[in-house]
Amino acid sequence: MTTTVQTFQNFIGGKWQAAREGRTFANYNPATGETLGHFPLSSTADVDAAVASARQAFEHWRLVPAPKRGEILFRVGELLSRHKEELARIMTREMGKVLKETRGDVQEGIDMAYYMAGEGRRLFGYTVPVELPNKSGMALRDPVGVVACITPWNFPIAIPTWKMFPALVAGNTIVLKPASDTPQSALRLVEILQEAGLPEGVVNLVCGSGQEVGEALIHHPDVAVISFTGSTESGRHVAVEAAQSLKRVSLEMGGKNAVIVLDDADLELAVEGILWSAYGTTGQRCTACSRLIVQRGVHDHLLEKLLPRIEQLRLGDGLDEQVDVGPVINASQLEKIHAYVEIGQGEGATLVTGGACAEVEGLTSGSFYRPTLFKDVRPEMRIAQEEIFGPVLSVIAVDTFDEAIAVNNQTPFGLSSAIYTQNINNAQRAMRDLTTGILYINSGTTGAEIQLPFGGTRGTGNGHREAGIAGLDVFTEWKVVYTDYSGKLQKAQIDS
Ligand code: UN1
Repeated sequence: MTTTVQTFQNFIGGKWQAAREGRTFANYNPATGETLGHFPLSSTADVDAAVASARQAFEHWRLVPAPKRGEILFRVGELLSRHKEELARIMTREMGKVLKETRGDVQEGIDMAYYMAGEGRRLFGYTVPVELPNKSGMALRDPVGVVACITPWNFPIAIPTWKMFPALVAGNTIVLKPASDTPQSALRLVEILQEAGLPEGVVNLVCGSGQEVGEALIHHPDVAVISFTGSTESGRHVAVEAAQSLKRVSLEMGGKNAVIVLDDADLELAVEGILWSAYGTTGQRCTACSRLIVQRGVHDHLLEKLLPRIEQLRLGDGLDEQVDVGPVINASQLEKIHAYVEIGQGEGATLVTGGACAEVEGLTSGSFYRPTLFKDVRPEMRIAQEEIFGPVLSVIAVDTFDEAIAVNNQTPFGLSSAIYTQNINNAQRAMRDLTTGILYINSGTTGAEIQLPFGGTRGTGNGHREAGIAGLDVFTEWKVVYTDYSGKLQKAQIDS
């Protein structure tokens, strides 16, 4: 029996269409090696067409009342809920993470749809008293224009929705460039947006490489905002290039997130949080826990509890509900993970478990990596400073809480941190002194909710936040309106 592999298309101006130069690329299931489809390998010409379509649609979409835009997003939420299982399965097949996590990924999209649907009836600006009599002042949110969303493979539905839904409710139009490892999830999401009643041209999708499609978006004069999630290296490049044209750029990049376990912690609870945050999604989250900072009083005891649990994690195809940890996204990522393990050994860290590929019967050889734990890690080692983006956890022993705070804060990143303590004073101090954008008290480093700002300090981003009300700032321009109804010339700041 031969099964035909489907060919997918870009979505531009309300029409599905092949890349203008006719080129395609194949995408594969990282667990099984199965070919999942052929996707357009687009060029600048496709980007030009998509941006032109978004630019044209902007003139109409910005005038649609925001509550109506919100209603469409509400329908998107309903459709995503109806298709949750289907989307989760598409995502597990192309990305590898286990079904319970891909369902969670879709759920974040559903949550964001409903949340931003509500924003259609808020989009709060504000009024304040002004200095002069018979005069008013208010600040309003205007849409910015065409937004380019450049999204990664690790959250193939959630991250595009975090960018697109706030942008859409605010009246912007979109060109989405999904990661080449997970185009099908994005295609299905765009189909659902159309089904919900989004007008032609408001959302466009262009598949292809970062070098071609990403680059064309960054340089296009009609792209007003670039919202990028991905590696620090690529994000820095986006910022530098886009600076030429003074585009607004929102960057969401890496993390080197730590769980701190103090002597007074509930260790059972800590073990659960560490396992979930370090090895869930095969460690391929920007919020993943990759450092464990442990006070010496509980160091050995914690590792005794943690080690067997790590070794019991079941690797396999994410479609199997019994599996805990899916494959690594692709061969180059796996090579990078293993290279870091070798670096860690070279630096003198002790490899406690893992550190090698795992073979899973019947599945692609060389696509699984054993959950890995290093101890005797010093804070300045590369494995404790650089983002690995894989199932590798480095344990750093500290004497005091002060030392734990210093170690936590001394990396190039600042996304998420977590502390396990049963002492209210320590928790309170952690709130003040840990310098990440997100902090969890008595829970792991992952699991941010969409109604609160998401993002980090230092090299994690460039000062913007996604999600929550703060997420709207990236996609809106403040416009201030003064109305003088005195009927005469009144001069602010001038003594009469
Ligand atoms: C990411 O890894 O890029 O907080 C996003 C979390 C998820 C989102 C992670 N809600 O772990």
